[in-house]
Amino acid sequence: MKCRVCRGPAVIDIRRHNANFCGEHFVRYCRQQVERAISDHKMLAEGDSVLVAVSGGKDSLAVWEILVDLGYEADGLYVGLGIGEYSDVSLDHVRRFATERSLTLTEIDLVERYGYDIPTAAAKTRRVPCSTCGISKRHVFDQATVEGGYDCLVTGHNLDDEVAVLYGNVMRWQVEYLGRQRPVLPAGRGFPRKVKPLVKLSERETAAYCVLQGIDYMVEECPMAAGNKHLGYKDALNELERQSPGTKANFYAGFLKQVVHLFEHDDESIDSALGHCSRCGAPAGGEICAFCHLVERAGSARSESEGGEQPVSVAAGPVPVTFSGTQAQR
Ligand code: Q46
Ligand code: ZN
Ligand code: ZN
Repeated sequence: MKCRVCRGPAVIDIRRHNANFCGEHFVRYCRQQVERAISDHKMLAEGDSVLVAVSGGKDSLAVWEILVDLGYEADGLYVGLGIGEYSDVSLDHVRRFATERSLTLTEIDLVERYGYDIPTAAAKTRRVPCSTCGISKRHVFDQATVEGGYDCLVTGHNLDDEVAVLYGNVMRWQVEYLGRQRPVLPAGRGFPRKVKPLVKLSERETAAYCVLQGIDYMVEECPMAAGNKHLGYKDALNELERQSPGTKANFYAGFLKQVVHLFEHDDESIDSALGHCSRCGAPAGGEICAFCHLVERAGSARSESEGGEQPVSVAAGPVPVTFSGTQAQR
């Protein structure tokens, strides 16, 4: 197996491109895929300051490293979810990564700031953990990006993530979600711009990138992911990809090129139907948004279970929520 570029010994094969690469040229390939995603989808402008949501996993650390390497002013944001040892170890990985590279990292801990952790919130609200986690992360990411004055929020969603979500939304014809499944969501209604520069790289590729670059990422998966339907979708899609390399990338690229615009009005009609949260200004079907509702229920749940500690409300948190306009959950 020889490198497509230099004909030296290859370390990885990329079947969908019918190409093999040595370490040096694979790293270059990954960076080029990120640059192409940024330019094809007009994700970032030169000199943009970005906040990268980092979990300690391969994707978020890889995208942070690549953006810094490409010259963007990129700081990191870690949200402490309170998922036992998993959260402790993942924070260690993020801190080490940032310290070794002299990068700026902001840490926001849900227990310290809002008085709840994800396991407690899931139990109290009887939601699946990933649902409470998603509501929490979206809110904290948006808030930190806007209040930090960053031009946009970067997440480490890769090709496999995007295709699994797309597959799930198509299988259930969730048209309201299809309209907003773009690699760039523009700023508006109090939201920051959100971009996904890894959409042209698979998770196998981001893992290999980290190994080659010496990025010490958190290998263990979140223990609360068990039963997450997207894991099942990924298995099914991996089998299709194995039989026919390129299936996933074609499915996603075809959706963006030919289909997504058909659903955008569904996205807008949902947003315009929403009122505003009376506490934080986010769009909400009722008086308060899903996040404030979660804080109210889960924050008090934690203090009850721990013997009467005062719950931390959104308004009383160390960083007040100051979204100016309306916000859809996205
Ligand atoms: S961290 Fe949170 Fe994930 Fe864990 S609880 Fe689910 S959503 S699986 S990316
Ligand atoms: Zn080579
Ligand atoms: Zn709210």
